Amino acid sequence: MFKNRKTYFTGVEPWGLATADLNNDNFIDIVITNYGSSALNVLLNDGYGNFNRRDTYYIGGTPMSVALADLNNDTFIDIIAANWGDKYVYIFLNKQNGKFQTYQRLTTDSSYATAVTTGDFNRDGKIDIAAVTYDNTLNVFLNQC
Ligand SMILES: [Ca+2]
Ligand SMILES: [Ca+2]
Ligand SMILES: [Ca+2]
Repeated sequence: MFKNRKTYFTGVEPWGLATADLNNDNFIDIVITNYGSSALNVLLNDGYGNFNRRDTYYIGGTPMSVALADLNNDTFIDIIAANWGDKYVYIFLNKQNGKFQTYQRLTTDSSYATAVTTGDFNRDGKIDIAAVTYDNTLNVFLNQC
């Protein structure tokens, strides 16, 4: 079913990954969290299933989990990352070209945010965020934007 393996280098100690079309060219791209190098990698698809271009965004700490969703309804997918190294969930907004800028960090009730996901939990058309922590809690953030 699968043929050839292609190998790409990541940052140090990659932990999480997620896929979505980040630059609206209809080709699915990949985002990786790197536990060891405190950074995210964005790998844009060249249109042939190759991921040779890698952008790095420093996040600090030890990012583990990543989710992808359009948080500000501009049709461009944004990045949400949970950071084991501190208590925050980080939001990177898409600059509408597959490049990202730090926008906001959400404070959890724990010192260790471990995993994150998204969904419109109150059906108001704005994507919300849910995160779990190492202290046995689930944190839900309803989108106000
Ligand atoms: Ca793409
Ligand atoms: Ca967006
Ligand atoms: Ca919502």
